Amino acid sequence: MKNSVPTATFIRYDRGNLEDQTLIDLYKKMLKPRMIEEKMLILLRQGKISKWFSGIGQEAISVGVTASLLKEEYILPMHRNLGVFTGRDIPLYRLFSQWQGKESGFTKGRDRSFHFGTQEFNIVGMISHLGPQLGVADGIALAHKLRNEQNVCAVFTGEGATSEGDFHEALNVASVWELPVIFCVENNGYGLSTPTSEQFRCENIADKGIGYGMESHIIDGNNILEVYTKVSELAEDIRNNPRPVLLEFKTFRMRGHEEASGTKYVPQELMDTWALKDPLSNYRNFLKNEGLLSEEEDDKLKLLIKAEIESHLQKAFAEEPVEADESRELDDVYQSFKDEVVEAGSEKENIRLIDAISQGLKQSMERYDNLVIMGQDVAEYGGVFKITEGFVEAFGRERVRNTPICESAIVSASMGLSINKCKAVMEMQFADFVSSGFNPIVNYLAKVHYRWDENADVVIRMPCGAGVQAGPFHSQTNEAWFTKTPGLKVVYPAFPADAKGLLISAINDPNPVLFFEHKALYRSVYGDVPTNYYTLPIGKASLLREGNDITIISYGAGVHWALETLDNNPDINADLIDLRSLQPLDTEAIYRSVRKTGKAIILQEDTMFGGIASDISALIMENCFEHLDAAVKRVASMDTPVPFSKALEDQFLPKGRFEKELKDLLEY
Ligand SMILES: Cc1ncc(C[n+]2csc(CCOP(=O)(O)OP(=O)(O)O)c2C)c(N)n1
Repeated sequence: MKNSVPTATFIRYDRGNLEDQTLIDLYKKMLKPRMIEEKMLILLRQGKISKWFSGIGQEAISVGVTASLLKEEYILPMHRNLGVFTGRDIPLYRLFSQWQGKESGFTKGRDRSFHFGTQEFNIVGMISHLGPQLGVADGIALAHKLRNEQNVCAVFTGEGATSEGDFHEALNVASVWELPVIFCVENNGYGLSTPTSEQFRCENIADKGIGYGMESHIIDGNNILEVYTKVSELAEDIRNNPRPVLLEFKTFRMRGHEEASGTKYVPQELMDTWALKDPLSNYRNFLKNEGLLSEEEDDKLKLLIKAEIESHLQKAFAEEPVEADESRELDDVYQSFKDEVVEAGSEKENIRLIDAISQGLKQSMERYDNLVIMGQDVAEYGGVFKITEGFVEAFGRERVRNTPICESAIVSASMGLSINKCKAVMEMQFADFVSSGFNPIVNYLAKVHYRWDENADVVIRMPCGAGVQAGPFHSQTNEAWFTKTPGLKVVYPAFPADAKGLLISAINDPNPVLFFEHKALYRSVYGDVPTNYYTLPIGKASLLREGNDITIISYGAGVHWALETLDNNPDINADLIDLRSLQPLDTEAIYRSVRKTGKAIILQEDTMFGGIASDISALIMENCFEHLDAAVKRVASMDTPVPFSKALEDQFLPKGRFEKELKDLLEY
């Protein structure tokens, strides 16, 4: 051995019972991401890659955690966890292509850096918003637990993101549901420029475990043997005794938040102290002192890794940039899906909208044993509208789950269930509360298929609407928040038979569906509903009345207001279109009718500005202009919050204005 002089180590290593080969392997696993990063820093300076979040100095955590888990167990890394990706042996050219936005990456050039997942390697990457990742881990772990699989799931976060509500929500849910999740917090001292003292006031993040009733540990994140030994032991234990564990890895961020932002705000003493504790050089010295690694062997390893990096880089560089193809982009927003058509049977019963929804849900639960319902008070209590009454008796508490009050974590957990081969229906207690789960819906569920081809097989049920004197926070119809977000489907039935068939189809559909159910219609609207399990196509409107003079377009409660108006005015000859789905929108049904009648009026319960009526109006102008005899008319609620008192609410809603607007347009 060239170097027989003991070399200083500033970390105390305890190899316990670990075999020599394991010790060497852990070194190789840390060396590789370090060398890749060093190369990336050069490429960054040469302008060959766009942005880099360095994990230099934190490798022991990614590497140690990944080495402790089974290949089939999911890991959810963040932006400094290159060691997770290399630890799962992803061919390097695929990572390089990903970072260059090329086809052999994981997102067809659509998302950058570590923002991707891959089922092939059981890795679920982050979205920029950091926190939702934690709730997704809950869902993945829940799926394992429901199938009685002895698997854990590990999820990473920085200490900065522990200030997000998502952290609290996800840990709380995991604890209440005893989910096998290892929450790995990398406390590296800074979140961008913000030191921990400005992020939280407890001494250790691990102390927060007490508040969640959760076991927690502090681990030296720079000591690969401590990380590996501790996490391996815990993972094995959790597989047999499912529960969440919070781990705080103490470490330090040795470079800027990302390369361009520098480290000026970090005191030099801190940098110097932590530089001495570098996880790689200390471990190398330890191995050398133990006689397990010679200088020659080390050099050889480095040469091998260097050659691997270079050859894979050549391959990635040689790859052509992705070509822009409009139809491919549009096609990938949704998972293409042809619903199996199940015809409605002839046996029918006259039931309320609410009963029809309950039936559709129940028959779907019978059909899919991997379907899970989650929501506040949905179990024994049956939900505030009693739609899931009796479900616990029929399907058990595992599949009909009461949730804590944490919409964001439950939306994220729904996403995790979908990633791990389940289907999820989440009940928002009131559609208004979706704002507390907005982020994962519009940023995770909506974008996941486009980004990395993953399904979000999730239906979110949205009891919505006014006319019930429930004030600003229990009356909104907020479909427009979602119709403008590519990747979501939005369904809004007005009749019991439509609601049942469409809900069944929404559950069949692997894409995320927001399913709006008008509260005022729940118990007031009856209809003949086929008793069997049947589907109805999402994206198809229904023509309720036919006439040649004008086209009325509406959905939800508006359909019933329009029907009432037509019943009161039998001389009006109108096509009445019930859209039923808002996204996708049945534009053909609209154009066909407007080209026939030459006049169109759109009635929506939503407030006027920015509602879907505006888009429908624009579409008609653009596609039917030459057939129009008058400007398209929108009739909508006032642009105010929804008021409580009856007189105010009546004034707010468009119902009272519709008849006059309709007649004015007819007379134009
Ligand atoms: C919701 C949200 N707010 C702010 C940001 C901007 N941002 C990205 S990373 C980051 C710091 C994260 O710090 P920490 O969680 O400690 O992880 P670290 O970068 O230190 O590894 C910030 C503020 C973001 N991506 N998402």
